[in-house]
Amino acid sequence: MPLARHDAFREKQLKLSRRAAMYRLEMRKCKNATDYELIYFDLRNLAESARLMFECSGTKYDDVRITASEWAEMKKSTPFGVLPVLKVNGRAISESQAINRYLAGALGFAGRNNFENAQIDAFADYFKDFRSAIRPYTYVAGGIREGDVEELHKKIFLPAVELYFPKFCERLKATDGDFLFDFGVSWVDFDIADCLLTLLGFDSHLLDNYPELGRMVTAVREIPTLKSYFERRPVRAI
Ligand SMILES: N[C@@H](CCC(=O)N[C@@H](CS)C(=O)NCC(=O)O)C(=O)O
Repeated sequence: MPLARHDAFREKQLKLSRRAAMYRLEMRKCKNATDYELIYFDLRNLAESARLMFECSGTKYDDVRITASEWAEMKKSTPFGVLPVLKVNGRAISESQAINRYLAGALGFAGRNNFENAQIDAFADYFKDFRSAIRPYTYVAGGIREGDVEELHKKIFLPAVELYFPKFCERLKATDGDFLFDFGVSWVDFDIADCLLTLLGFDSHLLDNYPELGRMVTAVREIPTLKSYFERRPVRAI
């Protein structure tokens, strides 16, 4: 490339990267100007992937953890009578997956286009099916209901693990990194990793035959901006 054209090209590149840096700065200001309030019980469960997105991106939020008596007062005022609810500048969003998708878009944990978002959604919905399938076991293992935990582990939990986990491992084997998709960590990695941490608390051998999922959980725990959160977050069984 002739020198003059090369210099003009370099100048244009510099201008573009300066503009990108300014854009990122503006985005960061907007992000921190937004008032986020995440309302849930004092559990990880359906709110934790939202918390992980806030923490990982360094976004300020109010982590409101309500008690059973506060809930009795509040239930009627929530859109669907359940939690979590995310308030964005005072406006409420219900349903954990809707909250996750909204925050993923706002804070940088979504795909880069509609197709990638659909791929994330597909794995998130597939994992939700797994979560529903094992619910009779998790309620008993988590102390929410009475039941024969050994029996439920054998008849409900293990068959579901054997049905669903190979699909996640296949997906993880197909990527270059530790997360489900090559484009980097997305909200579905947070959703799955945190639930697996809960389940590992019930069954420490859960991932013995699924090393790809084990690597993914470790990779999420070791994201530099999440390390201190994992150390200081309240310890809860679910
Ligand atoms: N599909 C909803 C389910 C929400 C849900 O069932 N929340 C439970 C806590 S995990 C709840 O609010 N229970 C209290 C009640 O039903 O009064 C979601 O994903 O957000």
